[in-house]
Amino acid sequence: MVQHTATSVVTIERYIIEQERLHPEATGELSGILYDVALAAKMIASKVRRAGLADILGSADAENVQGEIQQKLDVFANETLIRAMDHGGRLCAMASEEEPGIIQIPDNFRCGKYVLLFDPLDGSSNIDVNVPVGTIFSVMRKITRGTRGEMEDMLQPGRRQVAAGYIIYGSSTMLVYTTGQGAHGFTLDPSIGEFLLSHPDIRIPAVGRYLSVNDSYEQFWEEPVKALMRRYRGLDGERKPLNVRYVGSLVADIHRNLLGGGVFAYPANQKSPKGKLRLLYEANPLSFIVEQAGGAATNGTNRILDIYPTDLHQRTPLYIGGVDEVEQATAMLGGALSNVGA
Ligand code: P6P
Repeated sequence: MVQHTATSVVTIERYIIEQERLHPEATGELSGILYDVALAAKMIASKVRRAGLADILGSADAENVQGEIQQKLDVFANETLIRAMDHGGRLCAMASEEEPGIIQIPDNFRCGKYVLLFDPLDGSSNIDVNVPVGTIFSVMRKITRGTRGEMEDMLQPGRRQVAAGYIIYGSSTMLVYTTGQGAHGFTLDPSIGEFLLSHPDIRIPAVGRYLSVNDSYEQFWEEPVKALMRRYRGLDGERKPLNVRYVGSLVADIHRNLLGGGVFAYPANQKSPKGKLRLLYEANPLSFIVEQAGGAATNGTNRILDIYPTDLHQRTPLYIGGVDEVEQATAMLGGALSNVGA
């Protein structure tokens, strides 16, 4: 593997190829998936960047599977990812936060050996107020026989992911991904339309700086969660207080903590007894990335990547970030970080 520094001019395509060479058995299919996601990301970024200008703002009034009002950009991002990914011959099916069931590959296209799950535009309710939003994706190998993807291919524990990543449409557009060889960040240079390596081998700082939590739900939390948040804030004298930073846009909150250190928490509460965030295409990919950067992620009792899913859109509590902060969560919420098979 060529050793790059943040000043090397390396496109994401070249970096993907260099990483592929680490796996002599690689066929290039996974690399192709990552290329195509990067292309879709550029197309979505182009639209998001102009959201304030085009008439694309405002809700499309179409009810999506989540029962939320879809923003037109949600629809565009979802369709862009599907169209960019469905003909490459590397996927046997896809799943999206915006679609109730799995998305089959059209009959006229070849099926491949991977499945792709994604949240096409997370945090889209922030679009109209210019808060960063993001795309999150997860790739796993097909495990069922036959050509076409099945629900069983989607319902695998997160530790079976072969790749995961996110794109944050913020002050700059960044793509962060992992294939299990560390977490790497690329910044889009819009003048040339290339994602360039800007954050090689990201490591989450061991000493956390931030606590990201929406404490307007405090009255709905269980007592151990309230005690944990007091601990994070230094109110019980057991640790240095964390600074509270909460954007309310998952990718933005996770990205800041990945680079700055700390913990993001979306606990279960009486209104959302299983948590709000989605396991398969939000918690799993983000947990893979954070673990690859030296961090950890739990639902309070089990390592996120060890959870066996039962439903495509199932929700999970999420505590994700530096190992110390996540271990405090498992200690105070009665769990462990590696209950394999949970
Ligand atoms: P709350 C945005 O709607 C989202 O799905 C995530 O991006 C974000 O982390 C979370 O919900 C915010 O939820 O309940 O704090 O507004």
